Amino acid sequence: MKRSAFVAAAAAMTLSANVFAAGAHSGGHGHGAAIGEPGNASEASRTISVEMHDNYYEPEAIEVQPGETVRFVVENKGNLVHEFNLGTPAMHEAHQDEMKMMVEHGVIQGGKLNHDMMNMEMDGHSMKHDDPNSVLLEPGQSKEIVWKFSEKANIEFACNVPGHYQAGMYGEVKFNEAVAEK
Ligand SMILES: [Cu+2]
Repeated sequence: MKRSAFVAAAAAMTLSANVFAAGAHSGGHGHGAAIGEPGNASEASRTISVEMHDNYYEPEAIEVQPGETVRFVVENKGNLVHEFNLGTPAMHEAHQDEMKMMVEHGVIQGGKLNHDMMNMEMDGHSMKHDDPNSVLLEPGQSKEIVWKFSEKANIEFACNVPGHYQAGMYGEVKFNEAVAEK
């Protein structure tokens, strides 16, 4: 239905993604990079609202302080299933393989999630999507993540539904060190 608008948006995002990708993907931290940990809502210094569209985020980037706990309220305003996942580019790349499997097994079907199948194991892989650094939402759904960032790291928020990251559905977490509390 909204196909033409979606294609136009995806094309536009690909353009800006190409410009952005040159800088964002040069580093590539390995495993175990400190992206932080789940935080307590009571310790959150502020709330950041994140809208997910087909296929981009609003805002396109966020700024945090090292050690800051942030409450994210994520809402899917698109027509497709989208993810908000905090991780390094390498983590996102690895997670994209898992999400590809979820699509191949019919767990993710365009604008719908098969919740029954998410509780099953397939080919020895859990189809659950319950990592604390990530939410996976159907259109119209909204969820919260409270996250405590640690030191400066190469972190992006990204959607790893197949094709979405490639279409530009990721943004940079910028660390504002100048005003960091010691
Ligand atoms: Cu997406």
